[in-house]
Amino acid sequence: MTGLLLTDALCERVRAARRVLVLTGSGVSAESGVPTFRDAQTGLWARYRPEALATPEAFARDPGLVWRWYQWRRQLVTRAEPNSAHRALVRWQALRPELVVVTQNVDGLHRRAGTRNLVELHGALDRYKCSRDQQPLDLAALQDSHVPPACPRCGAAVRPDVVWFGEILPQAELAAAHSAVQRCDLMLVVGTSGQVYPAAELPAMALDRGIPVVEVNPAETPLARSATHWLRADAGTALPALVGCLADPGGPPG
Ligand code: BV8
Repeated sequence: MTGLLLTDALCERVRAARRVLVLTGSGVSAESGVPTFRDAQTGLWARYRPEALATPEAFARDPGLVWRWYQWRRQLVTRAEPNSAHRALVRWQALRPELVVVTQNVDGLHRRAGTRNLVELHGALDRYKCSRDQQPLDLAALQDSHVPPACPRCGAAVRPDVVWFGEILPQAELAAAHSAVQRCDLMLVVGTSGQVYPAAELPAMALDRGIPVVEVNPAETPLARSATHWLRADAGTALPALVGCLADPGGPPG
């Protein structure tokens, strides 16, 4: 466990916590083989910046290009499996039923791992909606071969049900995330560069309440200097070790 220092104090904090809040970013899915949001894109997509494609402007300008990008990402995710980090959070939740996972990810891997109390702040690659009335659509039910398909109700382009840059977050999910910050007695921030708002404001809100914040990230982020603990490790290593504190009343796992 290179760079992973689970102190007695941290293990004790984990054992004592009853209302844990876990904020995850694309780093939690890295060990499932899903490239993080800022990993260099590969192949056909190498010349595009994700932030430039994940916008209403890009979709309006070239709906077919944006649609194909999302279909490429969706097939990447379909081939991926939840990893030990996703599974550790499911185990943690079985031992602490009030644990809430707020994810910025749209890959659906927390859902596929069986996570309950899950808040998907930025939507999901496997959900679709009408680009005009924003109402949900079942892609499998669409008989339209256009790229992107047309909404069967109004003919507008179908789009992925994700939050693009410049779009407001779903209010119910944002309210659930804020409520979780106000209730939590321990916060983990796992696998996020903390560059995207308003999600990036959540750890500071917990610190402002005097709640311990544990960052899990192999690389330094702006949060590392203000976090209570920084576990410089991969999520797939650190999260099972943290859950090990719950099983082993004697102290940190060997
Ligand atoms: C909005 C869905 C109101 C689409 C995404 C202040 C307040 C409010 C808004 C703003 C603000 N300042 C700027 C804004 C605008 C903007 C924003 O934040 N821009 C940034 C770039 C500065 N925010 C918005 O537009 C939001 N909307 O606020 O509405 C509004 C409206 C109009 C005008 C103003 C305000 C909407 C944001 C949502 C965008 N949609 N996703 C899609 O995916 O296609 S965001 C997308 O990027 C992801 O969902 C994710 O949230 C984010 C990527 O971040 P990370 O997950 O952190 O990924 P990243 O690659 O950066 O980092 C990975 C990390 O993992 C790294 O640190 C790495 O070290 C680590 N790692 C790697 N391997 C591992 C690991 N960690 C652990 N284990 C490993 N093995």
